[in-house]
Amino acid sequence: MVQPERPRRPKLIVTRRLPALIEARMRELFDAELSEDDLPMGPEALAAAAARCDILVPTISDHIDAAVIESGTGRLRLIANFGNGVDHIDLKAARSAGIIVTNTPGVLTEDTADMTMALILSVPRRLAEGEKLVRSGSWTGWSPGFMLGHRIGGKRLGIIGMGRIGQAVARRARAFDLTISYHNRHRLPEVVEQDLAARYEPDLDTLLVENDIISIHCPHRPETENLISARRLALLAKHVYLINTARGPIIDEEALIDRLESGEIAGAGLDVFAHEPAIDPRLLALDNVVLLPHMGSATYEGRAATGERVITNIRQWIDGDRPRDQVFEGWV
Ligand code: 8YV
Repeated sequence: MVQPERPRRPKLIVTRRLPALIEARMRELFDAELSEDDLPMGPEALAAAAARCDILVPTISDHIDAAVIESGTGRLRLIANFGNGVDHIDLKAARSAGIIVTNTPGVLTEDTADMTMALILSVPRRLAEGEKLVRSGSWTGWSPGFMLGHRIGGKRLGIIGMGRIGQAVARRARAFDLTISYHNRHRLPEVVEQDLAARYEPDLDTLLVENDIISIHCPHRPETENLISARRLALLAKHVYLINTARGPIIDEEALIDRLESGEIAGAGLDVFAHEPAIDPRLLALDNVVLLPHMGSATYEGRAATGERVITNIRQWIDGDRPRDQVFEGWV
């Protein structure tokens, strides 16, 4: 099929406010329509935007479903996502419509791993509870048995999904004297395993049974939806902490809350939720959880790097090349 010429100055619609320098550069390079109000676009607004641009730059807060893709078919050529995860984009519909999708891998790895490590430390050491107590003004003073948590060093960390972020977490976890095992679709090369001091566990159930802290770093795809199901949650021992900085729907959230409420699992650190930004009120009532508002990659540096990566992908596309971060179904 002969592809139409790629416009030198394509019409671009950005759905949310991006760092000022990124917006300025986009205005220079492209016919860019930027977000004024920074509000998530609803289905109609997204469909209308898709119909009148060559390139759409969405974020995780935009649901690019088959209907949006259909509206864009004919004009829309590239969806240059601002962010790594692409579970909010119907990749199959995009492929059928001949629309290329790109993401921004690598630029938010270290920030997300830092936040994961912060949760790994916060939950067993009761950081949020302690902070809340001080702020409430009801702290009455130190005592030997006060605010006891659990030691991190010497525990076993099980990582689910050993891509860039999983590996960055493993590097940090080593420094905290955690023993690391991981489950992944593919085993890593031996030299990488040695470097990370991480042992491959081919059976996910075994990984869940054999570890003290579980951290999730796989992408959200149809195969990983509810991966940590009620049955699998029941494999976790009472002393286990579960950390999720990947995507909410990977865990059966209802079942997790049941287990947290009944004390059948020790605690959870969650930066992502099943129905963001809505939070199940039962979670808010629990003391053994640390809840964050999807801020794992939220750094000034990371957002700037993400924007630059979006621009690189677009420029490569304009030049007729395959953008470096083109996403293929089944790869992510
Ligand atoms: C980003 C994320 O903040 O990149 C991702 O997949 O989950 C987040 O950390 C968000 O995607 C920006 O669109």
